[in-house]
Amino acid sequence: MATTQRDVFNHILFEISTEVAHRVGGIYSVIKSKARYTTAQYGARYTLLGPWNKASASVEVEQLEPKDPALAATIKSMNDRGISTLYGRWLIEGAPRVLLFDTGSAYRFLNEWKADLWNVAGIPGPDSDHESNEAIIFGYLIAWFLGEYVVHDTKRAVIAHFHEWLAGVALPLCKKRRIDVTTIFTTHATLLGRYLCAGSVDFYNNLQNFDLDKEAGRRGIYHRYCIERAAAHSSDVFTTVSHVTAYEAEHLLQRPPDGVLPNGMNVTKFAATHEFQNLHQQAKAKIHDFVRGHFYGQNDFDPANTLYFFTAGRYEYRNKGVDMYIESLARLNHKMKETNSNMTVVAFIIMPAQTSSLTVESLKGQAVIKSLHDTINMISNNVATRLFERSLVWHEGDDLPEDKDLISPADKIMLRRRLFAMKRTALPPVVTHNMVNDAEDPILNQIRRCGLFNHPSDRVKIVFHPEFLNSANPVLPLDYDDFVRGTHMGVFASYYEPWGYTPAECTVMGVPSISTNLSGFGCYMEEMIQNAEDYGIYVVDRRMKSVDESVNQLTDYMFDFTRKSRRQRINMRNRTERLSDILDWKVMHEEYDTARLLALRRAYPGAFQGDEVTTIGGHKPKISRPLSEPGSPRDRAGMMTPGDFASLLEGMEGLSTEDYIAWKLPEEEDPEDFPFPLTL
Ligand code: G6P
Ligand code: 1S3
Repeated sequence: MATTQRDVFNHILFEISTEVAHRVGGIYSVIKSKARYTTAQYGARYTLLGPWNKASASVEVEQLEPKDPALAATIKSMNDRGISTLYGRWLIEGAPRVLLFDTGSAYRFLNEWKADLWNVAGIPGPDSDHESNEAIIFGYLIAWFLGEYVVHDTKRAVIAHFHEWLAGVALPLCKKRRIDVTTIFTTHATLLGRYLCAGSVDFYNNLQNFDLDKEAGRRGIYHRYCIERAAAHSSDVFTTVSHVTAYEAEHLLQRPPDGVLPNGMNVTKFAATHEFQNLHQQAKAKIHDFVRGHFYGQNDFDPANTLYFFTAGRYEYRNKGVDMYIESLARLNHKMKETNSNMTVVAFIIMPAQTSSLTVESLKGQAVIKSLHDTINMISNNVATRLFERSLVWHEGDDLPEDKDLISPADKIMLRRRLFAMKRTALPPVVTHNMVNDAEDPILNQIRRCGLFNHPSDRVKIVFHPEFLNSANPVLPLDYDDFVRGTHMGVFASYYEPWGYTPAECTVMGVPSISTNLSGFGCYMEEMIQNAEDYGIYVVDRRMKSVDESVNQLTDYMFDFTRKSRRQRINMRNRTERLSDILDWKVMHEEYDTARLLALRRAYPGAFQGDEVTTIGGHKPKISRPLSEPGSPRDRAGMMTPGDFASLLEGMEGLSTEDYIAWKLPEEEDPEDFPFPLTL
């Protein structure tokens, strides 16, 4: 709770994360894609704070002199005490200001700060955990910064919005030191949730029953868990990215979140739908090229009747549902064979694992097909030249040149050599790289267990590409976005997925996807869209069904998709792409506004009495409903916005577990009943 009255209208916003100007995972995507909106709203009053990662900052950040006197004074004071910082513009859309702290310049304080953390918050800091040491140093630097900043700027309210436990150490410190800021903590997962799900526990049915300290201790993450839990409890407003994770956080962190801030995206809309359809066709042609090389010698399936499915993400075998994906592909293979399907599915798995190099076989496949292609080009040039020359000397009454005379014996030998080079005795490989741990790799073992070995009779072929994609790759030379565009469907059968950007990315590119109702994205889309399947949003039930039933449901979704005509697939892509609006930050950003407003109201309740404050953050707070129409709104009075189900608005003073478990649509409420007026 803040102690003085500050100007909430012109408040300052700091957003704190370890992924500022440094790509690690999903949080980087969140803050980077959101920056355009937050900067438009706040301008110079918005600064992102993060650790200074020199390699990435050198290409992502342009150094600037701070203009805000309070900021300049605070930075100077910290620099004078030996803390190195980089202040500048992050060179992304919106070009937000960033202040990065060199944690290395503060290690001399580590032991002192660890002792302090133990004394003020009872959080231990074992020496062996470098990541936690970094989190502690970073947390103390942020608390130091905020503490000084509010001394230099005594007029304006300050919101400090923290993402994830790694940035959370400052939260208990702000609380303990009574720093005059209001705080928001957004967790993008819970540590314990991720660890427990990756094991073999029945996580969702036992959420209430875990002995939290013991489970964290058994996994060697007790100190990290303490940081996360302290952050959740010390923040003025606690949020997470989905209702699934809100439910999880309520039990594992023992504080029900105040609301949910779903992740948005920067959506690029094309003027006409054929533009993105054409992109699909172009990108698909590149995937065809790869497939021709990978399956050389056994290219007995027709590209026109081939569908590309994929799953992608960090290598979390069970959490990302790769186990279920492969099992369902095996059942799909069986069904397609049984029904004599004329379709072939090539199912990709794009997940980085430890590898030593691309396999010789993968490289050879591409080389063999390239040579064949080059030779055929050469032969066709020769044929064209000969045909032209013979045509020049043609006279009336002569026969037309015979085909057989056009290909010379030398051309035939060359072609024969290329065709012989395509002979292979082994089956096309399931993996493109040499794996460091081939025999124990869970994905490979599941493929072996299910017997998906790319046999010519198989209607489902597998390609495991254990490296993120990039256009410089000699085997599959495509950037991830282009690859996604070229596929027909993304399959993300996650068991643990707080939000899940991968299916959201598919949606905005007009690619149908399958997710689950254990993923934030899946639940969100199910809530927002009626008949989601018609829009290419398939959601597998992994909550109320047995594993076997869920696998069958996933198989059926994929099988039904293989039976669609090209026309139906094109229509479905058009409908999928229309949903992008509901994932756009333009809409999602509303929830961030609401969270900030709630944080200000909690810290400065006095500022919200009477009419003196009319706007927050430089514009009228857009807390109105309805905002905009999603692709297919549920049939209800009024239209939906992200906040329409169990959000900050309705749960200001504490959400009940039921909000998350049932996530029913709330009854339409009388605006008068909102915890605060829609227009201040
Ligand atoms: C896009 C292109 C069409 C093409 C189609 C193939 O819609 O604009 O020209 O026929 O993709 O769709 P498919 O689902 O078979 O890849
Ligand atoms: C987390 O990243 P992850 O893949 O470890 O945060 C992402 C951004 O909020 C979220 O999309 C994802 O589900 C979480 O799991």
